[in-house]
Amino acid sequence: MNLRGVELWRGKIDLVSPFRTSFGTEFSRELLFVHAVGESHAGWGECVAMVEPNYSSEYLDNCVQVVSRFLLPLLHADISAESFVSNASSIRGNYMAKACVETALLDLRLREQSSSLAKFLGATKTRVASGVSVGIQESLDALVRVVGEYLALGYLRVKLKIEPGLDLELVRTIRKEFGDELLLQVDANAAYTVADAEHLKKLDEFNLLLIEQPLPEDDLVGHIELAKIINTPVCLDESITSLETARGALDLKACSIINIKSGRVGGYLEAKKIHDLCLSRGVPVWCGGMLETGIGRAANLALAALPGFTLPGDISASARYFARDITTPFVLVNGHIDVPNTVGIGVEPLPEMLASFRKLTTFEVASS
Ligand code: OSB
Ligand code: MG
Repeated sequence: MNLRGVELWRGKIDLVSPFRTSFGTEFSRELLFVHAVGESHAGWGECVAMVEPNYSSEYLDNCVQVVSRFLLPLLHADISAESFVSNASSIRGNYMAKACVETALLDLRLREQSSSLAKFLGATKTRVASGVSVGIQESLDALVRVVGEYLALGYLRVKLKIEPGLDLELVRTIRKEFGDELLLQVDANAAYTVADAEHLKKLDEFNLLLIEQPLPEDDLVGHIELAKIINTPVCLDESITSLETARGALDLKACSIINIKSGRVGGYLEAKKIHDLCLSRGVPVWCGGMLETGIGRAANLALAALPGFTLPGDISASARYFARDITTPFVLVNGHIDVPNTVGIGVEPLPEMLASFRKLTTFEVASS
């Protein structure tokens, strides 16, 4: 690799509609990009951290700090993404900060080698089934309308955000309205405690694909107990931050399905390891999302094209999130989105969109 420098870019883009979860409401997406600049190519990585530390302890300004103070100084001209990840292991946690640097390095190297991220990761599909994550709405009528609109567009699976007090009724209504065939799952974003186990058991009758992250991130024991009580498969999102936490959660039967998000686990190399473990154990995985722009979505599509991703992921079309994406928009075709198959992640920010962003730093990389 011929890495010369790294730029950090900051931007903001409005969401087409507010996205309410048990941890808050997002009206727009604050953005941070890493641009790894080489001799004749350059790579991009999108940081998935949110503006406030509500989904996870990481947040965007903290990622700017961690990337610029601790991660960029680890780089040198011929560093590989693999050696970056290994050197960065001395920095604890900070998975989202690490992931965006890793992805920019991977994108740069794959472009230099004229290879695609999908091929590099071992993709076996050329398009992936698309699901949609539906935020908490102001009324049941609004929820029915919104879900109906997504289904009319062709989405193949619906995920409802739930929280205490807004759970059984939502699921019952959507099941009644759209039938038993609909692939339906729920995501609590850690809003319950294990004391709610009997309540959550009432979801069993609705034949959900899974319940995602019902309890706090660090309550593995709670998830083990809950999984014994309820029949709905427990899927972990926030709790899974590495190959080791994935293996532990599976060994201890805290979950039977995993949502893989590269940002949450420190990058695509780690994400692939978790995929490989789950594939070898017959554990289904699916690709989560963090309201990424086309940059992050492109890389997620490459990951979701791996053979173990047997459930539809939270990778929706650009139009589900933004009036104008920052890349050429991703579109839904018969409920699927095509996996980019050109070089690297396959996309770049459109110049006119980048023009509205701010360059924060240009970091010169030491020659090696
Ligand atoms: O918990 O999966 C989540 C968005 C932001 C933060 C956390 C989550 C989500 C989503 C949306 O559910 C997934 C997407 O469509 O990008
Ligand atoms: Mg989730």
